[in-house]
Amino acid sequence: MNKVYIGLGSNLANPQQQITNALNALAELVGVSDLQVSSLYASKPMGPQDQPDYVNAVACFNWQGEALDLLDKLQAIEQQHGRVRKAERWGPRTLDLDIVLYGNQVINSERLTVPHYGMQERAFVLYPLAQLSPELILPCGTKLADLLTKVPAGDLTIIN
Ligand code: J1C
Repeated sequence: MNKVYIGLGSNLANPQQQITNALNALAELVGVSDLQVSSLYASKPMGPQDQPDYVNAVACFNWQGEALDLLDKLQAIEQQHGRVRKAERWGPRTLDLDIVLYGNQVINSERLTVPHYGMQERAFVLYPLAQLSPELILPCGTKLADLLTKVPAGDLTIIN
């Protein structure tokens, strides 16, 4: 059993509803227990600005299974919620589910990089993460609290 943190993001087709639906789908997965969810946060896009604002959240649960099985299930949820994989890098997105942390494991495989490659610079990951686990320490030994002092919250706003 591993304690995992998932980043959720959307900026298309009613983002808030996309996140809520995805959280419900996560709660129903076999292998998921003790689900906790941060607030929902709004922010301007990181990357190209000619796209709608994002809604992001972080969920945390105990996962009974393999890491790649979890990735399969997350990708199935993305697909069910109408994700269209576009060629455009950093373009708008209906629903993203990213594995931010997987227990204390470091994973570097073809399909999976954990801890998530962008988490240390992204306010929309760090602040919801801190809401769930303020004392968190990354597998590399870095304290989440130290990252928060380096990454300003910027325009990140709690929307519920
Ligand atoms: C592939 N992967 O990544 S999509 C997948 N490691 O097929 C996986 N830890 O095989 C592989 N978790 O661009 C490797 N997938 O939200 C992992 N994200 C892993 C999952 N601005 C993994 N404000 C490609 N908010 C995969 N998002 C990886 N700007 C990338 C989706 C799932 C997130 C964004 C705000 C945002 C953005 C950008 C445009 C940068 C944003 C936000 C993609 N999100």
